[in-house]
Amino acid sequence: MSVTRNRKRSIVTRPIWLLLTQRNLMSVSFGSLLIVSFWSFACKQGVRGPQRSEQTIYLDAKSDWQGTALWVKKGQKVRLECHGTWAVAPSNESRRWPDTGPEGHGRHPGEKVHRSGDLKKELPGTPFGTLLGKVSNVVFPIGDRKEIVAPSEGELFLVINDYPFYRHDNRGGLTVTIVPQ
Ligand SMILES: [Ca+2]
Repeated sequence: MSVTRNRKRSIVTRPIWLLLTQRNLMSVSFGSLLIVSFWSFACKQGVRGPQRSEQTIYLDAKSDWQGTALWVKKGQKVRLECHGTWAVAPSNESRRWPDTGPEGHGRHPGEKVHRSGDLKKELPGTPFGTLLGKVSNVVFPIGDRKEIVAPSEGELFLVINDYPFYRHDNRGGLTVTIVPQ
């Protein structure tokens, strides 16, 4: 009696189990197909992980090079909009280093005092506090420019121009909206 009942149950449940298994296999196959298709599309479009759309980041003045997750091609134009202020020194040195925007401290007393240290800056020949960009290790000044042209292909990085070993005493930061063209 029990064997017969089990056999009946097996006759009923086995097709359902097989159907479910087949549906699972179909789902996995369909999922794999979607992943392969997306990867193929991404490779053709040149998307390599980082995004290509507009975004806004907060760039702390104490930060090292900060990635923007924006992948640019050489010659591509990118619009920037910056808000906020920063400085390459703490507030108790604000007479030498007043708050500034992405244009940097070019006309401030601190720039003259530290003129001899120019070669130690992240980008020598460019004022302290200037907003800098980097793509594939090509470093370039951005300052208060509203639009830049990518000098190379890669992810766009941003940082304040300062002694790389002395960013820890900086203050403030900029909110930067980045719009690829
Ligand atoms: Ca500093």
